[in-house]
Amino acid sequence: MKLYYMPGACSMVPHTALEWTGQPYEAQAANMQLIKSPDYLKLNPQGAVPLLVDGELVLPQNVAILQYLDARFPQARLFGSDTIEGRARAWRWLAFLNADVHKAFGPVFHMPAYAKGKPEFEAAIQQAARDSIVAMLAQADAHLAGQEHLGDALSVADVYLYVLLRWCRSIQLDLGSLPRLAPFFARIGANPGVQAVIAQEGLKP
Ligand SMILES: N[C@@H](CCC(=O)N[C@@H](CS)C(=O)NCC(=O)O)C(=O)O
Repeated sequence: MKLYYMPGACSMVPHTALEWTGQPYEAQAANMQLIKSPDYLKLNPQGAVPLLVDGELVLPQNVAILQYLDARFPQARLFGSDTIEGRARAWRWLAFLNADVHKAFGPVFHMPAYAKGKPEFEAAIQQAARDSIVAMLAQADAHLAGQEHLGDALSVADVYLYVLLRWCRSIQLDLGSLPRLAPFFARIGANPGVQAVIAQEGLKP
């Protein structure tokens, strides 16, 4: 089983999931040049990580990979529960983080072409994106008032939030109004599987 990843990208989530399975796997570091190359685009026309290759199976998209790993290695409890309801609660957060919060970072990392070179638009778009990220993370912060994890127990949804919080740190987004996120970040960052991935991807803790 081989996972293509870029250091610190959302591929950290399936990378950590692979660590949690305890099964042998190969982690293939990639960069922008590789993921836009013709050979890679044949595997994933979206030109993005993560990408999992397992024998004949060629699987992009975080949620597809995570559900595949969960089905193959149920003992790893990637969704933190054995019950349908408990797993659904973790899925709800995973979907929110992957589909909604992750997307909000788009204009922060890559200014849309239509706004480039128009400083007043660029500033407004950046600010709106940053405000939107904080507003959405407030939902996670409020939820964490009553529990240590997003789901019933530690799950891949927590790792997704951890990765997004790393991005917040890299763009110096002020999360001071969301007091549960800093301890959450420290908790998840201390997990041995997360630590192993940080080391493998050559990241700072
Ligand atoms: N919906 C995709 C999103 C994947 C994605 O956005 N990957 C980013 C890294 S976090 C990427 O590879 N971006 C390449 C690019 O910007 O062209 C998934 O969940 O797998």
